[in-house]
Amino acid sequence: MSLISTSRDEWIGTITLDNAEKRNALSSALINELCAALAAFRDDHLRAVVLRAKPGVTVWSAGFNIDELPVGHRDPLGWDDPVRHLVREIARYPIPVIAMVEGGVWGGACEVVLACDIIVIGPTATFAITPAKLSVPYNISGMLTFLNAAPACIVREMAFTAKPVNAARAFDLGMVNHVVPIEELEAVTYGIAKDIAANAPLAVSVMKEQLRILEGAHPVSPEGFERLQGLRRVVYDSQDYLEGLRAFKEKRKPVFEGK
Ligand code: KFV
Repeated sequence: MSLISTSRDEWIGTITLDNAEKRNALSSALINELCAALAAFRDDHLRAVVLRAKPGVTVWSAGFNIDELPVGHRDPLGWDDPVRHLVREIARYPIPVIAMVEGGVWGGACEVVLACDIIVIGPTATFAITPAKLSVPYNISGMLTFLNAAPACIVREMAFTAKPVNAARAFDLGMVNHVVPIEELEAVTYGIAKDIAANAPLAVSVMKEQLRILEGAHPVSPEGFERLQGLRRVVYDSQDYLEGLRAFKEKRKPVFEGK
């Protein structure tokens, strides 16, 4: 059974997350389907893609599929993890991707939405950066996605508290392009997609790539990189990391001890 559905209308493709049972958690199976859909739209030379969930969802996506996180002593969010693949795919994708969001956006899904080119949300949208709830060391390029999307003090608050930011605040902070009443969500989103599709696709594509490279222009020294990876390793080697995974499976609050 498919975990997403796709459709297209002239130059505009739509990918709809369609696994409400698991709250559209970003499993490798779902991400593989999503990447295949993006590849097909690219091959068909579409000009804008809308990434959305089904109308009325309370959870847009519950983030990384926690059941697929490795059980200890292995980087849970390394180069090859499914969310990293998807974020890279969206960032490098030659066509603008517009996230249309209602409901909760958690953890890795928050990064995926913030990696999209344009974000249009309804009033029920919320955004949470959740690694501290699980004792997961988020990865370095992922932290850069957050830093490029919100002021540093807001990223700190979101990452340290893991509390959701509501739609109005996300808009006030400049994290999203538009917050609109639910009945206008599609009209506004597809209006933007049509404006993009009416413009010169080569120019749009090159500007997208320019912005990606400029946003990523944060040199890190080899020593700095190794220090960050070493610090992350302490977290994923910890008992707290195992406790975070166990607590989620047992549907209880984790008890963290800082070791
Ligand atoms: N991974 C795997 N399964 C998940 C999941 C996730 N992230 N979120 C929900 N599910 C499963 C859940 O186990 C349950 O399965 C079903 O989806 C419905 O969830 O087999 P089951 O028991 O039916 P419920 O019953 O919890 O749904 P609901 O009461 O509507 O609550 C929704 C929500 C989103 C508030 C709750 O499911 C939740 O707190 N999920 C975890 C949210 C989260 O912490 N996400 C961050 C994941 S870690 C991450 O993204 C990263 C990379 N990171 O560093 O933080």
